[in-house]
Amino acid sequence: MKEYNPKNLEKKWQDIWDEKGTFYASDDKSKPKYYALVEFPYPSGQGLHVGHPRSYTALDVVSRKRRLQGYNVLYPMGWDAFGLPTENFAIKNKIHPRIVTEQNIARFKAQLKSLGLSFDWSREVDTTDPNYYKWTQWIFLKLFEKGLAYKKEAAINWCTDCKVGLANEEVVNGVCERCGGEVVRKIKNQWMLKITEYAERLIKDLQIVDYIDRVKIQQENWIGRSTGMEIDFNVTGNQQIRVYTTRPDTLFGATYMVIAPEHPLIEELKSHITNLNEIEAYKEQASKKSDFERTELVKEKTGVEIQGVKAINPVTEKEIPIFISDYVLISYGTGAIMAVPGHDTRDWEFAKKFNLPIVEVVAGGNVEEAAYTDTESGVLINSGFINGLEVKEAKEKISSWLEEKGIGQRKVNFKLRDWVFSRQRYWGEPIPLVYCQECGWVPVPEEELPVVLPEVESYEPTENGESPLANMRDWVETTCPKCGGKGERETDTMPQWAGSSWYFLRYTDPYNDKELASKENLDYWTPIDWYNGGMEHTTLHLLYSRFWHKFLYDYGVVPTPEPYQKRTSHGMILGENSEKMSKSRGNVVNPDDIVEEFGADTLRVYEMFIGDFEKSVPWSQNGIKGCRRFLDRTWKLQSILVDGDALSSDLESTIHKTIKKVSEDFENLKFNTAIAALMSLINDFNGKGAINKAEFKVFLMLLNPIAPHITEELWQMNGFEGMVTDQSWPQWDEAKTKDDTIEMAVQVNGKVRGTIVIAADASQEDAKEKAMADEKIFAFIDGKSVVKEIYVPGKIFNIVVK
Ligand code: ANZ
Ligand code: ZN
Repeated sequence: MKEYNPKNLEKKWQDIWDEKGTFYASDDKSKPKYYALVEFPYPSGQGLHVGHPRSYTALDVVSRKRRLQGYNVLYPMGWDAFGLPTENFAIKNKIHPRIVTEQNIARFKAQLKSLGLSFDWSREVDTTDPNYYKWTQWIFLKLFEKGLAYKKEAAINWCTDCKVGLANEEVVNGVCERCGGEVVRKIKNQWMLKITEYAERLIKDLQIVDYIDRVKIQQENWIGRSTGMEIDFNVTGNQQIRVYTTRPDTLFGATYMVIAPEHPLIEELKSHITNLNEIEAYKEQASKKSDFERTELVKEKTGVEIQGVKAINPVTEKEIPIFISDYVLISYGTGAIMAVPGHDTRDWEFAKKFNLPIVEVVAGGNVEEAAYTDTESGVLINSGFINGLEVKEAKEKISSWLEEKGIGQRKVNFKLRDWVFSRQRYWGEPIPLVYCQECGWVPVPEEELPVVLPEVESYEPTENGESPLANMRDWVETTCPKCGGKGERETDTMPQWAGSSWYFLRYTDPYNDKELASKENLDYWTPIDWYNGGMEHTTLHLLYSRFWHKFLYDYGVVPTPEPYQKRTSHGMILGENSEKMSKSRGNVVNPDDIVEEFGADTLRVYEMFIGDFEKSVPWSQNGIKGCRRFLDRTWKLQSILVDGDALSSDLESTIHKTIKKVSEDFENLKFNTAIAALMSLINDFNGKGAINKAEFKVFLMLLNPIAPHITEELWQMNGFEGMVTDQSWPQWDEAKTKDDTIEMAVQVNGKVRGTIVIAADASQEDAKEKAMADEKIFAFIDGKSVVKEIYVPGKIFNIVVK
């Protein structure tokens, strides 16, 4: 018997698949389709990480299985290649980002190919290719045309190291997600996309897709829909403050108000305010903090009372003080709140610090000790005409009352903010707009797309925070497409999230130069049947792409309101020390080394066997060795191979059970238990000392999606016809998966007293005989008389004694 030598045979099969185009999706639309998708990688300079193949192998298994089940499968791959790390590398090493990107892509591609992933490489997309970003720009123009892209002076998150504006989603724990640098607030003119216009639908349509719960929940929380009321409070100087509250029922307990430091009312009340200096100083201090710092719960509350002005609580008609404090954000609700310290934790902390009255209006807690925040239970007290009502009823009654009086109205609010879409960087898609003094912002005509990123000398962002494109005067200066007068191009570029917001559509028709993809191809291939990707993208890419897709649906470009029918997510692979793999910790495992030493099939088996697919797991070199041994044992099955073209009777049931288990486990992300079942099957063959050809074939087909190279090689070496990829996925016979004997619980007077092992269809007499023969059970019957027997075949046997 030849040695198992993955190195040669893996390359051999990869070349055969390439030559034959085995994994090309066909444009023959008569077959049922299956579109499996994994998040395309950012081709970083570090090359592939062992985390990447976890997701890619999982859906590779699904794709390979689907092909064997007769589907026309699209499993594509591409490159999300615009972005900061490449640009930073280019600046540091003085190489054009285009060249850096090409090198990185070449390396990634070679690495992915060495893993035998069944991608359709004929449909590769690259977000930095002008033929691709032409359509990214086109989508932007459509958004602009529909009023969903607008430029606005906005306080943005500004990374002081990257010198770039960040979306809220890119600020993690108060620092820049990419570089860990300090994030401050800065006022800049930014292009924004109105994702908020889709907030309601982005929540509602989560009902029509099959996403795992934690993804759904995270999206819901991020979009943050809440229902409440806006209420007007009268203020000194004939002014009003409008607040947003989700608890109008607590209005009688509103003992003071708080407005955000940026609230315009301060300007309007200037002539009444007697401590303006103090207030200005506080505003100055607050302006330096990010929203994250301001809303941190643990933080000690700060604020200043506005002297010289008061508000009136509309139901108690009492005068109450007004504060400015940074725990109220200008960007949410109305930027002002009615503070109810008895029932809101932040208000309670503030009230304690500033010695403000705390009134209990919902019974059930002890508001001297802590705010009572339970909204599910409790009856209103100290609350005039809503006394005695449950919270829910009280909300209804006071809401109607306030609406009748014209001092309040019901309101739905969302946490979701519009998407900051400008980047003051070079390596991104140019925003295809021209500014004209006469006409304002004018779109570049569609037939002139793409607006190609020009060659520049230096990619450093400028000191004043403008994009390096701003320095290219001959590119910037152009004519207005509308009036022919002088115009200037927009020099901001798009964020990295732009290209990834629609890439899955392009795979269906990657060379189309008339449309982003043809209607026929989109009709056939979309929606994506199964999309797997990282949890870290739940509130970024996943949300953005759903937004763009909905927009394209409204525009009539795509046939479905949702892009992804099913979304799952894998856990991270950590270092052997259970910490995140990173260069600085020195615990990074390079997949190339594993392939070199053990083979791609071993790496694939290992990545799928390593543990619960949805959980994070530490890497283990011993685990790798164990997986290699499994493949060695697979190889050695040849030494006990005998003739026979039907399953042998003693293993028939085991094999049907294994087919069922593996088939179902692959659908439920339980790759680890599928592999365990195959390992156990090998033991059965070895125990018997023989495996016949029919059995070997089934075994190889079941293992093929996980270890495609070794299985093709064994198929060929043993003279089986065709290739594994030409076969049909094995079927199981449900009847043959049923155990002939079962374990049945036996009760005496309703209590389980033991179990018996009997044939599934045993008669009542057989069951009774077995039960009486069991010492433990008999002990409860001995000396008594049996008055009744209840026997449910295959389920339970209950004996009643007196
Ligand atoms: C009175 C009240 C009483 C409140 C109570 C809560 C509990 P969600 O559910 O997140 O929408 N709020 C409103 N605008 C705010 C802003 N700009 N900055 C900080 N906090 C703000 O939260 C709505 C609640 O958050 C509102 O309801 C308001 O406090 C506060 F027992 O009003 B509530
Ligand atoms: Zn003009």
